[in-house]
Amino acid sequence: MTMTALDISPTEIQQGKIAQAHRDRAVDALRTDGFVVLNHVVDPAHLEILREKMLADLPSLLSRPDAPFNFNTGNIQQDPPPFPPFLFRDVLLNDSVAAVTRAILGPGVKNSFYSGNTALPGGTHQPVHPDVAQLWPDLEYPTPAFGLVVNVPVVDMDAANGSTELWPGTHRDTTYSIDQGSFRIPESVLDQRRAVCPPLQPTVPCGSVVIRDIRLWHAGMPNHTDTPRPMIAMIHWCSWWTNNEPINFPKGTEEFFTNSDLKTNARFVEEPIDYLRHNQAYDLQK
Ligand SMILES: O=C(O)CCC(=O)C(=O)O
Repeated sequence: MTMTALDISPTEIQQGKIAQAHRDRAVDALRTDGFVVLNHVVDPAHLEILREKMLADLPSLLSRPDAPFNFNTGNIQQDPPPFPPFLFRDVLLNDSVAAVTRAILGPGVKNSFYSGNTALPGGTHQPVHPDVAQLWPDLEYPTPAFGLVVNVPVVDMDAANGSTELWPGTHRDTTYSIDQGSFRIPESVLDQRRAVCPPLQPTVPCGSVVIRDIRLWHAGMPNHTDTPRPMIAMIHWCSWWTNNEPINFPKGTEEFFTNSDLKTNARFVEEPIDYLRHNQAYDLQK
């Protein structure tokens, strides 16, 4: 299969309106493959600011005795700083991304997550997993999407520095449902799926965004370079999905989140936000 990566034009960005043909292709790719890449939608200058800060934050995050590794010590959960001057509309309220996620999830689509994954040099292959499996067991047909993960790498990302492994079409597989608890896909199942459609690691230039169906099987991958690969992660949900903690932002930033079709499930707090202690380790393999 060929991955769908759409070149969004400067005019579309300036007008804050993605062309309908682009939106339709993105929707089609998300429904068929379970993911799409939108190129040139985030200002590289914003990503440079985020990259510098996230790389500077990393030693402090890693020094936690309970550092929030994901599955193994090669992948760490790293929130970007959730306060000015690090809040950017083209990251948190990106018009092109919001047009695509709204087309799939409907009016009232909302972001309920602002975190990230950093692939550390020399890491290992995570177990392949969906972030959320099908909502019901034994479905005859998969439901439409209910959640979309929006990944914004803050560096160029490819197989060398651990671009996420994606398994096209697996968001439509109905074998696993949330009631089963554990979401690791067994090797025997992966072998069968590989014969139908093998996984890929997309090459994603800095400034691009990867949107994927939250049910898609995927894995964090080894970073073969000597530089960490930070990648911001948000999750857009349909309006009726209420199962999430709000994201903490400082009081005084309320205005930033207005005037967008994308809602943000935000809580505006007075106290300093300890964003580097926010996450816990997940399923650590010793
Ligand atoms: O860092 C990545 O590329 C993906 C990480 C991931 O999928 C996870 O930790 O669940």
